[in-house]
Amino acid sequence: MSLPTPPSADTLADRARAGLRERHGADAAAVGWAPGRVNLIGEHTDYNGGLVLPVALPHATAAAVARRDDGVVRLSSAQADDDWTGRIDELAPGRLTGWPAYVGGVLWALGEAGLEVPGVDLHVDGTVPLGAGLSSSASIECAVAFAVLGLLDVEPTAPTRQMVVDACIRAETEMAGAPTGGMDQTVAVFAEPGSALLIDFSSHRHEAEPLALVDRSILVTDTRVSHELTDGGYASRRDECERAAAELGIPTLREATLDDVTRLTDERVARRARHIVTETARVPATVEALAHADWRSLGELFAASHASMRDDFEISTPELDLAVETAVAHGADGARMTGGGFGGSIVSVVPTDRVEEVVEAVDAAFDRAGYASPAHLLAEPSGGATLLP
Ligand code: GAF
Repeated sequence: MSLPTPPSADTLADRARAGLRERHGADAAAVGWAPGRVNLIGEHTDYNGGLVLPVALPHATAAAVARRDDGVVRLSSAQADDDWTGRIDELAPGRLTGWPAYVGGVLWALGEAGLEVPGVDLHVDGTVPLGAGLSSSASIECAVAFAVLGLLDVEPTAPTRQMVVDACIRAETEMAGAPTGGMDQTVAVFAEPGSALLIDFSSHRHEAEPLALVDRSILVTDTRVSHELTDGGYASRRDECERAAAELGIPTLREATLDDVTRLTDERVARRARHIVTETARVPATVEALAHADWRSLGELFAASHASMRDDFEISTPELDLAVETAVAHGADGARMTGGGFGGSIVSVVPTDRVEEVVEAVDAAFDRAGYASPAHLLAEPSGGATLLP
């Protein structure tokens, strides 16, 4: 079956250039591009010093930028009607809300990192579904950062890419107020085509894991239950994990064992910690299963991961649970909720010749349950952020 494919990077760049002309009357001096992501496994482990295994999506954001000499900043998005206008020297945490916080936040954070960011006209256009747990925000941030690198003629060397990741994390946590862990920005910048990115948040090292899926597809199903990382649920999980680590006297839950978890006094905090310990262990096991096309083990790992997020971390929803159950019942090797939770998407690994059956079965199950129609996309593993000519 054919699910809609997103436009190529060049087409999206042309859209962003045209938007910049239309909304600001300016010609782009540079265009940055960065992908959304779907996480295969390792959920909420990044801010616990753990392991994650995301894949960059072909769905992405392009940011077109033009320099201004008067210090004025004008921001617009093809996905929003409201433009934002201000000055480069007034960008600071607390000054922006909504989507402009992510864009203006990057201009501010790059300045904090030492770049001389001038006034700009800047327009973003993207195809990453919003509020679907597929990291539209990191895609916007990293596209903006790459556009600014292009504007300032800064080569995206490896250290510069890491500086971009750090600046985009600051934009998201300090400017947009989403206390996230860094997985999304790291994969948006460092992903390699055809691969998942294994990231270790204790050593901050990452490695591309080539995916030889052959007769398998990565299917993403957006339940259309919109999730927000700024609404408190995400922060409270992070808080509980930090409390668990503090009680155990360790820097992060990466150092915890299942024995340690049984010593925690608060039953709910212990369940949160158990999720982190078991989920971190599932990441290398999933890398092995993928490397050996061991779909049975992958299915067991995905099932355990989903159950852990549903029962121990309590971030699933009835829609996510129904999508997972239905996908597996109709031929997926494995399925689990992906991303921050409280809504958003599931990820399934499906024999390619059964994708249509899974899609139709999930649609029918949602219809019977009276839920909104889900949206599906195929995650062809894409590369990381780039500057477009
Ligand atoms: C969101 C956050 F932004 C990530 O840092 C990560 O914690 C993820 O939720 C859950 O794994 O995408």
